Amino acid sequence: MGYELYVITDPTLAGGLSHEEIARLAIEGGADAIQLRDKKCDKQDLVATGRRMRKVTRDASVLFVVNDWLDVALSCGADGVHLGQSDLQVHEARARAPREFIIGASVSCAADAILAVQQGADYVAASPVFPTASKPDAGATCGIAGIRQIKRAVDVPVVAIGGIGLHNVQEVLEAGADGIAVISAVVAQPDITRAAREMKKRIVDSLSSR
Ligand code: TZP
Ligand code: MG
Repeated sequence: MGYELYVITDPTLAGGLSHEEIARLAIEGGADAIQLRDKKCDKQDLVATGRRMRKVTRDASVLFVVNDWLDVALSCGADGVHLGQSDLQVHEARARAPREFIIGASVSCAADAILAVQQGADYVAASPVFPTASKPDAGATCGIAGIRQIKRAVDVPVVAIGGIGLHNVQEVLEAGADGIAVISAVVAQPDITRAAREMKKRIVDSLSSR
C-alpha cells in the first residue's frame, strides 16, 4: 500500500456523490490511498461514513486515512489519521494509537517535517504546494523548492498537496515527492474514475522517468 495517488474525498465538490461513492470511483481509477475529509459532518456521522469507507477500501486493499480526528479514525478501523498543524499533536496521537497505526502530518517547511517525524509521523504532506481554492485557509505555499527541502530533511514518504493537477504532477515528483494528494483534480471532475486513471498514469510515468 502506497501514497502515489492519494485522493481526498470532498462531497461538496463532487456534485452530490457520497464519500464512499467518491472512494469507489477513485479506487477504480487506481487511487492508492483514500482520505475521508469532511469539515461539516458531526463525529457520529463521520464514524458511520468511515466504517462504510473502510469496507470499500479494505476490499480493494487501499490505504484508508481519516482527516483531523484520531478517535474517529480508530473507531472506524482506518489505517491511519492525518493531522494538520492545529489538530492533535503528532506525539499525542502516537502515544494513543496502536504501533502499526499510520500518522500523517501536514507540514509547510523542513523544520515542521523534522519535528513531525521526531514525534512519530509515518509520512508528511508538503502543504500547500500551490494556491488552491479547495482550502482557502491553507496558508503560505511551499512551492517546488519547499518539496525539495522537505524531502531532503526527512526519511519518511513525502506526499505533495495543494493545487496539483495533470499539468504540474511531473515537476512535483521530480522535486522528490513520493505521492500526490488531490481533491479537485479527481473529485471535482465529471468522471472521477477517468480523472483518477489519467492522474495515476501521469504519476507512474513521471516516477519511472525520474
Ligand atoms: N490541505 C492542503 S491544500 C488542501 C488540503 C486539504 C486542498 C487540496 O485540494 P486541491 O483541490 O487538490 O488543491
Ligand atoms: Mg486538520
